[in-house]
Amino acid sequence: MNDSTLYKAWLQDERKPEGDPFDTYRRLLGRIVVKGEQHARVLSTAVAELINGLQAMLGIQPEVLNELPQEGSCLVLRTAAEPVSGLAHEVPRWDTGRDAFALRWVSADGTERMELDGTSASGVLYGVFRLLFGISRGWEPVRLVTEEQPANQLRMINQWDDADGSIERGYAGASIFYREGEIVRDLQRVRDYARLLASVGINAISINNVNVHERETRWVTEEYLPEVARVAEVFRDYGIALFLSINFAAPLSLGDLDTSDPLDEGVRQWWAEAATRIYRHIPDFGGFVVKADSEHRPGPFAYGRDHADGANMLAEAMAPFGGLVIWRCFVYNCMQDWRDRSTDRARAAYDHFKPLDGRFHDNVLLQIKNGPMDFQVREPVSPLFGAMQQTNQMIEFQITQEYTGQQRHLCYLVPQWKQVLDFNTHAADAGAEVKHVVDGSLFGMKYSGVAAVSNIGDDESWTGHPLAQANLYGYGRLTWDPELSAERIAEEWADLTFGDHPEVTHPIREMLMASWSIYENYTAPLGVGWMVVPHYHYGPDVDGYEYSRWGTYHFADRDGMGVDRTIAKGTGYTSQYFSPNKEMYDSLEKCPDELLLFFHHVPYSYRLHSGKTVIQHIYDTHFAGAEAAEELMHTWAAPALRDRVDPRRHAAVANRLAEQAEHAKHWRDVVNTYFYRKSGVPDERGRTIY
Ligand code: GCV
Repeated sequence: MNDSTLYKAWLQDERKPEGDPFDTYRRLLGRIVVKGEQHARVLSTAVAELINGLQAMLGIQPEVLNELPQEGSCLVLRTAAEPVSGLAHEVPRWDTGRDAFALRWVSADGTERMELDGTSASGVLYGVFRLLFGISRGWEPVRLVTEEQPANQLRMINQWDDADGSIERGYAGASIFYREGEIVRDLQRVRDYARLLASVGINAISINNVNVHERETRWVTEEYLPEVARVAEVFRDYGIALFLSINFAAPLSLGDLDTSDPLDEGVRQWWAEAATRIYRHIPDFGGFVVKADSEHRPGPFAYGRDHADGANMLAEAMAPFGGLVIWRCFVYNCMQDWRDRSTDRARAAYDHFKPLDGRFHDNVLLQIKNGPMDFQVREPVSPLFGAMQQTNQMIEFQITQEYTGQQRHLCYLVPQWKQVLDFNTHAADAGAEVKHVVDGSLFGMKYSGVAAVSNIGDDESWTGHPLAQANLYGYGRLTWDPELSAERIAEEWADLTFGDHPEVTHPIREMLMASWSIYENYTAPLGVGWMVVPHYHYGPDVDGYEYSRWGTYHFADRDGMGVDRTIAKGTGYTSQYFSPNKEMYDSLEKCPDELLLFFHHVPYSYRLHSGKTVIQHIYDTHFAGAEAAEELMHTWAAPALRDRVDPRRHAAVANRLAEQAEHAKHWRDVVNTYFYRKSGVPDERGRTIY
């Protein structure tokens, strides 16, 4: 498997031909001078990755030196603390907490040298991967010259893996971490995953589902910590801190106490001991991720306490060790009566957490989903961003395509994430975009960052759909630098994954860039969301959630549809935004078309800014979306592309695209027919609706 192009993802390390620029690299990189914390494992990883990459791509076996040679070319790797006499450049002085690196090319007096400086060993590791990426793409050395530091402090992945080996919302096989209730013995695949993650700058991971069941509750016990520590060791080598999702009721569930009340002295003591135990096994443990009082998970509400009481109790236990508590804000009433029009799930996170601003300890971060509902194909940005000005925050994205085609459909999510990060919350006069809330700069937060739910499993391609690898790659790159464009990320990924053949990578880039809008077109229209088969969330079921307890409704009747969330007549959700967003969303005229039905209930005859009526928009987008899905299949089948992609990868993608094209027609016909039957309004263009 290790040799398969599917498995190697964007780390193909393909052998490069003779000639430039590769011969220049062969000359330059034959000697590597390593300066830095000699025993730092991450630095050893960096050196090993470099040597392996150079061997594979250039066929050279570099010599490793401790001192700068008197003459001749070399590459110097060093961490900030290490002065190297004879070097022209100063080590960059960035925020050393941020794992920055600089790559330079020095050519003077007949000597050519590359220098890679990191503010930490992780910085060096990131620089090594950048150097290897450049070689892989056939870049000239001067093009590699760069100074970079990640925008975000925490760049995290959340696994939703369960001990039995299943993955909640996983679409790429079984867990690589667990099998039959135990952590797997052979961690090679976990190591390969750590490598993929580090290559795009990820520095934190939580390794179990936020829904913590009976078995995983035990991960914090003496019985299982040695096992968890084995996993931590693998990630440690790649500069990735390990976190665990915990069960808030663990003291009770494990039978140690008869309560898990956060204000109970015994409970506080229990968690303090748990923290001590964890750090004895994993001295650099990152912290806890907590889903509490959410979708039937236990939490502080059972004892009449609030989220701040709960989070702070854990934070106190973690504080002596520098550990963090990441407390999720996905809190809403999941037992709602659909007849009750006054309750609005979209309001819930803000209503619960905003009043608690300022009460959380400074090692607590709130983790907020990008939108107020649940990773729909289109949602507004959660109004909590910007609203909590005295609380550490991070954003949560979903790489796994729960509601966006489950890695059977192509849906490149980077453009969606970029829209969210670029959204101006207007919480301040300047610099108030979501990306500046989560990079900590807007309110000067001590901790901040980005997390996302992983899309990998034990499938040979990691992601089921080979093109869904672009989402994992893109997540890392965007989290490192939110200013990168979605096109550029798509291009980088396609080059690294399929080799630098424009006949292949150009159409792939176009397919990726078009895919989100294609998927949106044939699924739920105009921001209203849902309309998926309940529980599975794959395939159309327009009324699937309409009369359910989950708070996710479209309110379609014979006259119109959409959710009135305005201040005057609706649920008042729009009031949670700062002006002028509040007024924009509240006003029927100003509300952007793509979110119209999220915020307003309108007749089918309502005219959008596009000039179309809502009903005609539904018909047109569904026909166009299904057609475009079929087009994706043809693009992939074109000989120029087919003949250059290896047959296994080509077939794997072709199969998925065929399924998508067929399924898109099903979506089209179900949604169009539903609204035709409800409204009685025929399609202006007389196309077939059933
Ligand atoms: C892990 C959604 C998903 C659940 C998930 C939950 C969460 O409701 O469907 O599978 O649970 O979000 O984010 O906690």
